[in-house]
Amino acid sequence: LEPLYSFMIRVRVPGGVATPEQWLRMDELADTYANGTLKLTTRQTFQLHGVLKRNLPETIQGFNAVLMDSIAGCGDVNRNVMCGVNPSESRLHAQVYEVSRQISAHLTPRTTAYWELWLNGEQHLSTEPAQDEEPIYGKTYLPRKFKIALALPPYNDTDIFANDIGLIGIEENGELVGFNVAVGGGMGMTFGMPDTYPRLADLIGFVPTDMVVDVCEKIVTIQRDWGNRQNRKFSRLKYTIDKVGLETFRAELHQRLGYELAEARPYRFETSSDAFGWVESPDGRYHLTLYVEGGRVQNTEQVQLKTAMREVAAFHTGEFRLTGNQNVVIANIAPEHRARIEAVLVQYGALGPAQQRTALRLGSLACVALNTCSLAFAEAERYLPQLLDRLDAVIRANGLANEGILIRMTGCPNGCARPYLGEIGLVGRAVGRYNLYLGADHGGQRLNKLYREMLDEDGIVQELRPLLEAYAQHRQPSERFGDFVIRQGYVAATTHGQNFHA
Ligand code: SRM
Ligand code: SF4
Repeated sequence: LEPLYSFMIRVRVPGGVATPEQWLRMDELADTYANGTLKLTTRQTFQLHGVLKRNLPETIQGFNAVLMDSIAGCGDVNRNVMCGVNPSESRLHAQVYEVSRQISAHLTPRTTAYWELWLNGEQHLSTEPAQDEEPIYGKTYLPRKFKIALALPPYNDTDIFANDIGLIGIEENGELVGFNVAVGGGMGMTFGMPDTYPRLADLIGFVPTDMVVDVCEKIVTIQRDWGNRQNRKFSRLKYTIDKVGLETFRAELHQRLGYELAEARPYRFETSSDAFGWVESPDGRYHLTLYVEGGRVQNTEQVQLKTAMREVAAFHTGEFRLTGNQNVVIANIAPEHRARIEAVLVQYGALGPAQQRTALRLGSLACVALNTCSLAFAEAERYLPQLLDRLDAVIRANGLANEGILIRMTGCPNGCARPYLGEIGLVGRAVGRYNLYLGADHGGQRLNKLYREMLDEDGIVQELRPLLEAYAQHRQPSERFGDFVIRQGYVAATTHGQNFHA
């Protein structure tokens, strides 16, 4: 007798955009074959947890029927390409999203095996034709996972600097003209191995929109050829770049491209959080960004979010944008649907006065961790809300309820909720014990630094309370918490991944 194996399936959603039909199908599959919940991830994909081995084919065929697949959800290839949700500018979002789709299509493995294994060889049309040869990855694929994200300032809601390639959309006179290119970001590290470290991507230049796919391809090929294939701990692009030096890397890129990148253009990121609530875009359509605790779409006693979203998806004519912060934007709402959508969400407790949350909670991120992640040392998704109840009390007592402070928790140092970009980062060391990191920039442009180790819940609250009180009393106008703790000398600024542990 075989044990009753169960699986997590990650469904690729390029740019995080899903149609109502796709949402409805994922909702149905979650109930039929998974644990009855839908997980929205920090890379804008759907995850289903608890799918029994015998139900894998039906589940995969189920989302295939609405043109979704799980190719490159995992593996040593380019993963889900992220795209900022930008609720306020529909037209520009459409342009950036189109680029993210092109990059995704170009770098998705061509493997025929996926289709043969799960779908009797029948491929759906939204992917590039499968073939026996991998034109970019070759026979050995990449040394390690590879990640690309796009964002449109002032929102860095995809945390582009945490990616192997980060692309910053540059707009001139209302048009997307191209992208600044950053390379070598990544979050993962291993406790006790200081030569592993989180690192932010370095800016290397600007590329016009029509050449960006080519630039991504050439960067991928350098990593394919130069990346470390001996030790997976050091095989991400960030280590390849630090080994050879940024200038050598850039020169190789220029040579493979046959042209040089232009100088990076000015841009300004203000936040890596989502912009919650209703927004009307210039085309008269509405967009609603909804907070999803831990990215878990489910029904609880207080909030029946899963039912509410299903009812909305049944008549909504726009799309759903999964955000890089595990939230969802009900996007491109027809004016005549706005009141109806609001009524459904209020009816199920997903919107309204009872949902008033502190900005700390709205900006929080937690990875899955226990009980489904086998790499977790500690809780994250299931525990952060409880910790936030205690921190919220401190926040409210100090008049900070509307101050956006990024708090991020993971169950291990791999960094799935990008904790080293949290103004408050909590990384699990053991059950109930966390390392506390402070001092990241609110716009995702500076890593944090270790402040205290192995704290339990009381320890976390005791450490943060005086800092939050001091912040309330002594901050300068518009000063962010991450900047404040550095100015006050609680931690030194991390200027590069290589001095993260210093
Ligand atoms: Fe992650 C591995 C969950 C985003 C860095 N990640 C895992 C696995 C698959 C555990 C495993 O290998 O057995 C986790 C599955 C848990 C579960 O039960 O579902 C897992 N990662 C997640 C998700 C679901 C977290 C979430 O709560 O949203 C995110 C899914 C992303 C997606 O949709 O594709 C997720 N993981 C990230 C991110 C954030 C990002 O990409 O912006 C990172 C940091 C960025 C980076 O890659 O550097 C991240 N995950 C890792 C790593 C460390 C990689 C490294 O370079 O060291 C691992 C472990 C590994 O690869 O060896 C890992
Ligand atoms: Fe699992 Fe660690 Fe990723 Fe959390 S950070 S999901 S515990 S691998």
